[in-house]
Amino acid sequence: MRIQKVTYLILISFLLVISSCKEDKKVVDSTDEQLKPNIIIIYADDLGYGEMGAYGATELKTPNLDKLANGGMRFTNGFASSATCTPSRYALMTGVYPWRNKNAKILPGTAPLIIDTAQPTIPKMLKKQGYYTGIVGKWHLGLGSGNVNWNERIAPGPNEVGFDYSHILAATQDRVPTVYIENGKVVNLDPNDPIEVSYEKNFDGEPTGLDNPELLKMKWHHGHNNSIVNGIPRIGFMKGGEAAKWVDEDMADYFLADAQAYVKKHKSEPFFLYYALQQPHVPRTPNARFVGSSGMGPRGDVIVEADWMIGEFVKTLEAEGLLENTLIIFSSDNGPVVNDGYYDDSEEKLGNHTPAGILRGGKYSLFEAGTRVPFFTYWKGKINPGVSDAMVSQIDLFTSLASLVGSDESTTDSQELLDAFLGKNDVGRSELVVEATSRTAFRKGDWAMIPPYNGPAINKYVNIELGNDKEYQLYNLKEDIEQQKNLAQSNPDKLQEMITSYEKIRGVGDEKIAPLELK
Ligand code: NG6
Ligand code: CA
Repeated sequence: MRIQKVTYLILISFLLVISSCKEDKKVVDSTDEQLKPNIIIIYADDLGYGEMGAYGATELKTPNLDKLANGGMRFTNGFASSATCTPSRYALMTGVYPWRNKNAKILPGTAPLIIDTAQPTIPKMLKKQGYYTGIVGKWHLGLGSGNVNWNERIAPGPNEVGFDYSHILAATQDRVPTVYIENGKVVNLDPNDPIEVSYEKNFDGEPTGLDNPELLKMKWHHGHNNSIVNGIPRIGFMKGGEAAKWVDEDMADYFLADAQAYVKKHKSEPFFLYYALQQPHVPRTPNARFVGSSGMGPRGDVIVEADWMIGEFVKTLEAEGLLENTLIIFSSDNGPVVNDGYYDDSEEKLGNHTPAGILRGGKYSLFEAGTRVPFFTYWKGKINPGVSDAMVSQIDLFTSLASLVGSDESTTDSQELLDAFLGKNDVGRSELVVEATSRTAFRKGDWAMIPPYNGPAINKYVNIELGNDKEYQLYNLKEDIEQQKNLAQSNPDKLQEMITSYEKIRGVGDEKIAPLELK
């Protein structure tokens, strides 16, 4: 009897220990969840600093973006790494300045992958921390290793640099091949109608924008006069793949549906999603539901469309109960351009809308509007709503996200600014090199310095001031955010200080650029 009682007591205490372990486990699990929130980067293509209500736009309505921006931490001094797409995306993914990689330039659709498969990337780093990783949308970092056969599995690509799942468009909406690629395979490819792509010459008998204007529903303004797909002339030549070609007007819905399916499928594990929108890059092709929605022509309409897509996407996160455990980061790959090569009424119907806000320049420019872009973080219940003037760059996300998820990975160029991104302080970086079409400029504190460059002051086709001048330019952005007063002559000490700091990072002359450093 006595022995039985003792056994009984031992059994009870054993059970208690087990259940308290379970309790402990539970606590650990929930802490883990906090350490490893889902992470979503939503990345617009060519969206300017002045393009959202939250950033002062009055003519264009972006209620869904504004709700997130105003409910999270909105950065006034947030930067893309470059004033064009490929270099910015390269830096975002790798945390390495794009000017360290000579291939990080606007790529044709046939370019090989420019990220070394041995190179650390955000998705690789997150994978090591137990994340499922995916990309939906625009890639534009090259595919394959030269001479891609589009009719076989295309590799290396996103799946070889850290993404478990990829569903992409290869380059840009205006470049061939105009097909979706899922995990390296062209979607809906008919093997009897193989795809051929060339950026050198047309395929016999195929119509082009140059020779067949009668087939066009959108006319080209400059460039964009090669193969015609869906009545729109593109950059590059393509043959075959008829069944696989995308319908531009359905693209936003197509990627939204995939992004929604992705989060639903992976909601029970920590996931990372890079949702790379194609708007408002050319050709601007709003779905019929959005035609006329902005009163500003297709350019405004696709911004309204993108805003709606983001609203729907956030509704899905909410319905799945994911908002409290998901960090959303929103930004754009470069500044705005109005006419980027098609007659699409964007200039005629712009009205009082100012895509760059008060900033000077735009896409392709070393002036502020080239790289200073909308940038905000949102995490329901974790990030207190606010506005931050901290200088942050997309290049800093690599190390900052590593820090968030408990990884000690970092790169030389990517700074750990997690507290700034989470709104816990407003300490950003003190210096930043920005890039625009293979030229670079420098930001330090309130000052911007642009070294002398030959080349036109204005790109007449797109009507944007590029920042080229034979003399050094120096601006005090605190007093002159519009960059109207060049202080290089009147403040030689400041200029020298800027040049010295800049050259320390950038090197002197092209041959001295610090090479890519892998850790
Ligand atoms: C330019 C294209 C422009 C756009 C850009 C890339 C011409 C004349 N212009 O070369 O339309 O496609 O490349 O944009 O072809 S980005 O946002 O992907 O960098
Ligand atoms: Ca872009």
